[in-house]
Amino acid sequence: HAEDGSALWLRYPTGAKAIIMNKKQSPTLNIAVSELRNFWQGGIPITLEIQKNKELRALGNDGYIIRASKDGKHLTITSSGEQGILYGAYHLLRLQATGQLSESTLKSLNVSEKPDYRIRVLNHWDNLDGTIERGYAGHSLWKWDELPSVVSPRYEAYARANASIGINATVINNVNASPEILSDDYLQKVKVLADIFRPYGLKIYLSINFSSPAALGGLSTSDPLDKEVIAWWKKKAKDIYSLIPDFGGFLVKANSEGQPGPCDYGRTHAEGANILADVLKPYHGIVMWRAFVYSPTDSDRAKQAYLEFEPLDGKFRDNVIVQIKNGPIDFQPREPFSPLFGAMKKTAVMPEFQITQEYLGFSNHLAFLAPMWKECLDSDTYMQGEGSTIARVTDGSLFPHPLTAIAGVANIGDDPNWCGHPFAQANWYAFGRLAWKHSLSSEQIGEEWLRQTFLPVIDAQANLLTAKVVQKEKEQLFSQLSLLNSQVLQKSREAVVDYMMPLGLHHIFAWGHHYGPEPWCDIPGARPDWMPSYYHRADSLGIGFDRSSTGSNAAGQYHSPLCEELDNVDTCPENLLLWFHHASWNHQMKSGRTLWAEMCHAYDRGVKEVRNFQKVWDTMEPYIDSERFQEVRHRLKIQSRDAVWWRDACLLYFGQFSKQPIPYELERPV
Ligand code: GCW
Repeated sequence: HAEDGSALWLRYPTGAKAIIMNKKQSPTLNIAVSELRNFWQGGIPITLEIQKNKELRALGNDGYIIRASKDGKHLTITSSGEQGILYGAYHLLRLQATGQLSESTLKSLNVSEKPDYRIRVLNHWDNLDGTIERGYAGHSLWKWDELPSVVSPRYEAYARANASIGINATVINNVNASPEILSDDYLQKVKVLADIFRPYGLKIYLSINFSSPAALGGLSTSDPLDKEVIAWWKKKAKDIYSLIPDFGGFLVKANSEGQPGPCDYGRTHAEGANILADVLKPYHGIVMWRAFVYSPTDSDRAKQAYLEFEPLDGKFRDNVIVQIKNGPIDFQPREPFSPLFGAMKKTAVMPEFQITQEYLGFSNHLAFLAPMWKECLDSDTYMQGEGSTIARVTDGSLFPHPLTAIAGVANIGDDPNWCGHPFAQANWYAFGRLAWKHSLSSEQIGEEWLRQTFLPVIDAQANLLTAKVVQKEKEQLFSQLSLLNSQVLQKSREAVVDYMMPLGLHHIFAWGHHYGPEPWCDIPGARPDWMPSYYHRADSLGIGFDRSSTGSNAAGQYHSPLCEELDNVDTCPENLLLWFHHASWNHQMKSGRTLWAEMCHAYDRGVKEVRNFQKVWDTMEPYIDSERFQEVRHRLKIQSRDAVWWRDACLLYFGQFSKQPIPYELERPV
């Protein structure tokens, strides 16, 4: 598996029969022991130990300490829980695989870790027929037709990969949920997956369809306040927990994009969420209730979630957490953060990121998303004054909600390399690492992933001479990978923004599939908020959606001083200018150019950036296997052509309104 991408970042060379000591046995501890026995090359023995002292208790069951003994001849991994031991083992193997363990660092090793979020969850938008909504890496991993009898080895490999980066929860079915998932047949299948995932500390959650009591149970209504409906959910919860005692809970998309929900019966989102929360409570289950709501009638879709949810603050049970997409519209290459993050003090809220690249070129474009997610997490809501970042609003440090969580919509399918584009694996990896520790830099995560993914697997048994050569080659490879990190990975998301929709433009995607450009689309009779012109509003005077106080005033949903900053066309950050303002074509930009010229330059910069990615990638040829080299090379070609397509389409289209030529110094449309 070394070269086909299926090994992900888990390309550990086999170790030299390491000595691992632990007193207690359990399925989770046994995994930790066998991972270290197989792959630890550090040459010194390791003791694994569960201890309940104060220091460890403060780190929780998932936290751990890795320490070298004073004489440096021995290591211990301790935790107050077995899960923490397993995470500690993966931490150590990561340090080893990324070349961070020398003889001296090993001797002074002293690591203490604790996750920032309690629940670090993947959301799979997998349908029961095997298709994946917005999935670009093949079909679903879950082979529902074969389960529960046939068990694919990939189920365990999936759990292991998640455990190696600290992901401890998974919602395995689409939020556009089929009621069928709660049928007895399907629950038997889900149980099999839960049993496989359990030793890796990965808990199963399910997306539910709010009208299941009627659709599956045959009741006449699914009104959440109806007694029979409540009894139906109670019985369902009991059935689930009898099969899966550690079942995590429900994820719900309600009254959004045609899905049923409590509002169908005149009830609020809180009333709907609470009845589910109540039936799960005795089993310690939770409800993740999505705030992705909008209706075609409102004048500005970007304001909807806030308008609907802010008045409900304080009305949710304590085992409900409201799941908010990073931006107020829909996972665009760049959006401002959702103002709802700054609106709820009494309700636990969690970020939802999209790992799958619905709006960033599917699995054809290389786009490393850690910078995008960090941009959101580091944004200041000013909710409790300066420093109220989204990271702090959601990790429990600003408000002491015991329930903290972070979700990523998975990009995983049954493709041999799991994620379609070899570099899309980096986004699964980055999500896990940030969910564990949101202060990690995008650069560090990129570097870690590259080293683990492209370091050839070399056996510990290699003789000394080879080992020396290997060491030198390894150093060359590492410096090559650093170049790739800084020149490609770290720049890739911004490049996509530039060639697709710079300066705060958004949702000018082709209708339906969301791959290419279609700012001109105007389907007669279709909903206005599904038309790209709804978002870009280009006319002879200028371009952009006026969300300032002279327009929809979405800027007013943010706290001061941010709302004033966004409201003013001269202080609004230029990368969000057209999100908040209808700016004139001749608006003066900081560069001294007009808005039109700036837009042309941005689109062109995006194209040039991708061409540079191609050049940098070509220098990788001597360092890696030809299979992955060629695959990335091919996809970069597609990306490069697509970037030109986006640039030319958008500039030719918007040029009809600006009535200005593309600046002479730039490439002509092809
Ligand atoms: O991003 C949009 C997608 C839908 C998706 C929806 C959601 C699962 O285009 O495919 O549905 O968001 O997040 O619910």
